[in-house]
Amino acid sequence: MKIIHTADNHLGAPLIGLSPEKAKARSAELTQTFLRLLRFADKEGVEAIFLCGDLFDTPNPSLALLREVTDGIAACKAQVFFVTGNHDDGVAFPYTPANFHRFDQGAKSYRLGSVTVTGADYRYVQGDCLRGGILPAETCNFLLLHGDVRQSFSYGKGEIDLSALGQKNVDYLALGHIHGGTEPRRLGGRGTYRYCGCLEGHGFDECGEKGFVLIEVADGIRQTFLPFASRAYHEISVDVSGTESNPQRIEKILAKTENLPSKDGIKIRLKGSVALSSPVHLSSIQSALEERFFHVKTEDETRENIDFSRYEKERTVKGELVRLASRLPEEERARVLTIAFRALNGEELDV
Ligand SMILES: [Mn+2]
Repeated sequence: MKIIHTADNHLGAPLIGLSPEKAKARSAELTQTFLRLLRFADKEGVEAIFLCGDLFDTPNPSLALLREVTDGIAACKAQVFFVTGNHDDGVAFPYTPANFHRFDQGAKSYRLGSVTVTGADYRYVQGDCLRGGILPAETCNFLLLHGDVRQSFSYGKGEIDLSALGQKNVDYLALGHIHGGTEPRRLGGRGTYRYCGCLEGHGFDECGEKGFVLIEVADGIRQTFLPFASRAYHEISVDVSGTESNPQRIEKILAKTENLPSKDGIKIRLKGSVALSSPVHLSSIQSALEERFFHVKTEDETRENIDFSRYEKERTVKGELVRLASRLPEEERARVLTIAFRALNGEELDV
């Protein structure tokens, strides 16, 4: 039996740092990726899909979005199991497709052949979340939850007690909440637990490959992470020491990113030291990169390669600044003086 484990889709989330047109297009794309996952499930003969919380970004998504998602689930052949997360707890679907199953408090389990599926909405995530029960020893048991795992006794809201669940015959604890995802880790004597991560990155705090976990139940459980996002986000540091102009810096960045697809998002951190006579002009670098990539963010972390100590005895504003900054730790002093000297030269600042 094939099963899909996905979570943290955050459909309907506002997208930061994009133009209104691009944000709208990307938002529609995120929904399409989820619907594409449902079609993939049918094509691959997947029998169950686990939605482990934060399917929506809020408990009140637009009716149009709710309809699109619910209709997509209804059209899918797999049985779809849903628990809420901290973002969409309490969400109401416009209707309940025959193949759509919710757990609410987690008092009930569903049986699919030799597999038992159990879960609980976010508001009931606390401790072992099984309300004192234990899963049947003879079936392959999946538990769907959204929250933070704890290795020891834990009764905080949204906290999952792994030491208790290790005694409950859980074979696979399907988790949502950590968008970066994790490798499978051991749970008690017979199980594993895993965060699948989000299906698509929503910005530069969600860099790298995103996708879902494909589970195969035969003799035991096989699990594989499959990348599925329609575009990825990358964060790249580029040392621009030795460059003498912004076109040279742009060239250096483009060379370093030449293998990345233009549909992706890139965040560039400019590093190294540059001459005071050739300041970094971040907005021109930004707009040059925007012609190449879908989403661009640039940060200037360069330093002036000047010897501040030669200003120490000067009776000038720069001299005064160098004397004042001498109390700061060395790394901080270079940063502060770089910004101050650039400001005195009337340059664009990125602080
Ligand atoms: Mn989330």
